[in-house]
Amino acid sequence: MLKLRSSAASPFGRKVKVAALFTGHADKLEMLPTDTMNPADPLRQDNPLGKIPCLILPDGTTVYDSRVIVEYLDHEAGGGKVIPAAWPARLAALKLQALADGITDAAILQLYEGRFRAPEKHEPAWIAHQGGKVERGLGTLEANPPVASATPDIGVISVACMLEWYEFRFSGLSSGKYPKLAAFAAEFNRLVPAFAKTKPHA
Ligand SMILES: N[C@@H](CCC(=O)N[C@@H](CS)C(=O)NCC(=O)O)C(=O)O
Repeated sequence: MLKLRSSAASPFGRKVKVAALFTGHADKLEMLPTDTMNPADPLRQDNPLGKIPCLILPDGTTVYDSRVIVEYLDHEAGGGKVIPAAWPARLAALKLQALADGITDAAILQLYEGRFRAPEKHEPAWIAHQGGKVERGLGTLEANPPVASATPDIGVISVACMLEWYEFRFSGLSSGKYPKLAAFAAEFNRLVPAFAKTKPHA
């Protein structure tokens, strides 16, 4: 059995859970609810960065971050399941993953500004700097939205997880600013019904 330290809200943890559906690992993943804010949580012994997701292999080896975990799952499944084996599809999928993850990273930093600093200490220039990454990233995707698929690669999975997390935290899809991405998310849900079971929640 594999163990996954993550939380119900984590977009990166969700990426791993969705990738596991397509690499045959979904029933082999035991979830270990994790509190990144709790210094006593065993997470920090498994991942010195204190970040989720973190996978624990049967022999105790720990694997992080989400991209490396997905590489591991894909490799264990024989390769080419969610990370295309051949170029240029591989390059396109990894680049799309990097864009989606980068949007999530920037939006998380905006979130943490609110979580870790008192309102009078918020730094508008820093929030705007991260906001620029989010807006440019989403604008790039809206101009050229990915194609939803019943057998998605890691790029498509990453975008779907990023979009629903962005909706969960910032109501970013229902804002109406990104109609093509909203349509992509709806189509992804239609084609991958199990995706709904991994929806982020508090
Ligand atoms: N690049 C990492 C990002 C992971 C990440 O930022 N996780 C967040 C939760 S979604 C976290 O653990 N935050 C706690 C912290 O940064 O201390 C990955 O892909 O796994």
